[in-house]
Amino acid sequence: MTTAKPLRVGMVGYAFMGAAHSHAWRTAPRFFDLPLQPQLTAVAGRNADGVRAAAKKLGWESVETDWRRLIERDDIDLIDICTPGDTHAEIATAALEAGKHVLCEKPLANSVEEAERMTVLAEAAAKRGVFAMCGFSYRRTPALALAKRMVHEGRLGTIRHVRAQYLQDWLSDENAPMTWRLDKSKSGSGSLGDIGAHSIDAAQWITGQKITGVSALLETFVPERPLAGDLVGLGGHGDIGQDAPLGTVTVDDAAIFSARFDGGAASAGAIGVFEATRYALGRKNAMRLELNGTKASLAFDFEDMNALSFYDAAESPDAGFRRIFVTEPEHPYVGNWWPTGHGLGYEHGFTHQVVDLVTAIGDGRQPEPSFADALQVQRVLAAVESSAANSSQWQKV
Ligand code: SOE
Repeated sequence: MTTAKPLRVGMVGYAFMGAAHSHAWRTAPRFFDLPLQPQLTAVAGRNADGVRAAAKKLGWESVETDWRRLIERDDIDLIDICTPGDTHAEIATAALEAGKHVLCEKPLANSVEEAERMTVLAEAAAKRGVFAMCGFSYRRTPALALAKRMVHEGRLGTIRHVRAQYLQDWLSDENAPMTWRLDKSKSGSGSLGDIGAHSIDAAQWITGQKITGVSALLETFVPERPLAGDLVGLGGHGDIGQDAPLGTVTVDDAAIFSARFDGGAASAGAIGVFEATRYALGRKNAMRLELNGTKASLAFDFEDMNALSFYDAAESPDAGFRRIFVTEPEHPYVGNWWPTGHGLGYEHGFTHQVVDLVTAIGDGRQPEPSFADALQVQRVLAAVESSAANSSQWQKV
């Protein structure tokens, strides 16, 4: 039985991300040695019956119907924000001011202004030993963490191209109902911030380079959708009558943009092409990244998430891309799980996120990605929207 000091968590929200985070808080201490012992102390949600059912299903000790009670409780050390983006700033601000650590789902906020305020508060709190992290969980997919290691070791040489796509298809059916993800006042943006943000953060983190400018195009294919009472899943169909009233979609359905990177520690900056859409019929969660360097290339597709394709120009030209099966003990995170070849899943990225967050807090150092890292993503999102609103004109970040 661990003697580690408890880290008592209060989570706000209990839908898809709430379920993924709950799994991570429960599982992390069972597969990794942590300096603090996470406890699922309380979950908050507005609907009393719903949050009680969620607490029972997801393993939370108590419930609140107002997130502010989590802030007031002195038996909670960390607030985990798993709600739509329009609530992130208010909850994170209250938590940091109350001296509670914060894990905030991505994107950090619904505007650069909110993200800037949150970053200032987080940097001040860090000086008091109170830390905040933003949940760009794909950094903790072993294959992408390995890609970061390979770029850092110089295996690719100077990066010339970044090619990032995040392809889903849950809105391909024009009768799929409205959801908060399609309401700008709740989500901040559509596919751009919901899934494009992951590509932006992963590309910057893995290359070590920041995006300095973009030229963009946004599209909304289906401007109105049926309002449904009970949604099932992301874009699932609740009980929608044929004459269901229509709601207005106020966000992008798809985003494409070109980008210039700053080169980081390298000499020349890479150039990039990004795409995020929910209409790539047949693509379910294809978060893809390809980097072309002067010495080698690598390619990743989340739909084959335990593998990394690697082409090394130093090998015989006809060697082609080879498949690195990222399940060896020396690969990031993998050694704590199963023997080689058994593979991991989507949920493991969230567990690794908890491992790195709890370890950083235990060590008294800033976890990554910080709110400042997430603010840089927010700035790119805003530049994309600004460029798209101005005839795709080049927009500095
Ligand atoms: C929906 O597009 C979504 O759930 C995103 O919101 C998540 O961040 C991503 O991990 C999976 O797809």
